[in-house]
Amino acid sequence: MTTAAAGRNHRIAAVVLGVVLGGCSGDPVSPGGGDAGAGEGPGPGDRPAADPAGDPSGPIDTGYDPEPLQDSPFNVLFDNSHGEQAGNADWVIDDNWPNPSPASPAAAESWSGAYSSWGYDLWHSGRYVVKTLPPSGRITFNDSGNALDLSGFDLFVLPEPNSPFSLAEKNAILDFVNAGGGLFMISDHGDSDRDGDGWDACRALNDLIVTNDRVMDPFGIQLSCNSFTEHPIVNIANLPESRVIHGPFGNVQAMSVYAGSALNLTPGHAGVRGIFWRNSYPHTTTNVDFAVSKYGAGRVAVVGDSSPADDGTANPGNTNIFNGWTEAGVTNNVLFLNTSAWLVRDSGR
Ligand SMILES: [Ca+2]
Ligand SMILES: [Ca+2]
Ligand SMILES: [Ca+2]
Ligand SMILES: [Ca+2]
Repeated sequence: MTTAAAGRNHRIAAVVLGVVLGGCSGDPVSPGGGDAGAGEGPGPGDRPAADPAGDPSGPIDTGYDPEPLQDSPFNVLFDNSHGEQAGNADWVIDDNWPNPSPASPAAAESWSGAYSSWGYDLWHSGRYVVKTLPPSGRITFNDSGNALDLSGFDLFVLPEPNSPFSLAEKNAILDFVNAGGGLFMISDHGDSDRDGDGWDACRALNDLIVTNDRVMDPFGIQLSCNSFTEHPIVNIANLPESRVIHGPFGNVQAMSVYAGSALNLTPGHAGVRGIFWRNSYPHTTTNVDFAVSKYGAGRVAVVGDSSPADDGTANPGNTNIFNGWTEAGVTNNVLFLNTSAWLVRDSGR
């Protein structure tokens, strides 16, 4: 079985499981495998109210986001030093690094990667400089010998890292966030080791969170490493002040997950906020799809699936990809862009 076929089977199996659990919309995967395809899910008019728990009063945070915003430019580093292109993954913004090429793309497809739309949309806003940490790159903080040291960046994105982080790397990442950096951690479903080294993103990210020299569970978010598919997911937090939900790139209404992991939130952690939960689940610490948190002076976002940011066009050899970025009926692109902006406190200027 090819790796791509294995990935497809994961996806279909997850859909079946979701139906059994009753937490899935139940619409079938189309024969073409276009499980992120336009027109497959219910239209916007079919959505239930944003808060199916029927609790319009809360939880409302009025003091969470209003910290001083910052004007651009913002420097963003996408990691490709931990197998982000392993197997049928292609979670890069371009095939050139550290700087994407061409330097002034005409469209998202001018860059080559399944995350090129994310990189392009940030760049196109005029407020972001986007780079890639090459496969040979080093993750450091305050190492003047590293041209791509995290001290030169406002946001570090980990797009489904498929190999473990060294202790030095884990400490560097946490020190970067503690000092004010933004960290976007993207996992995939459990048992998604794409290169056979025994590590998938779930395990690698949980290892970063749990086993380091700084603090155990610094963000109050861990991956459950299960697998489910659900779309559209409309069970969103009631946070009218949140610039993740209402940010400079628009309003978030719904997201999708295609074979992704849920998140578990740590009860009592002061910094953590759920943004999306699986449909029909209460706004508690489990069955979370998307969450944000704070650690020291920095900010963190965690999502259990790499698929919603997939733009459906990738480097040659990657055919098992689907457009989640601008998928009909959800707002994955706005969610990921607003979150990028929230992580760097983007004023929109
Ligand atoms: Ca290129
Ligand atoms: Ca791996
Ligand atoms: Ca996935
Ligand atoms: Ca692309």
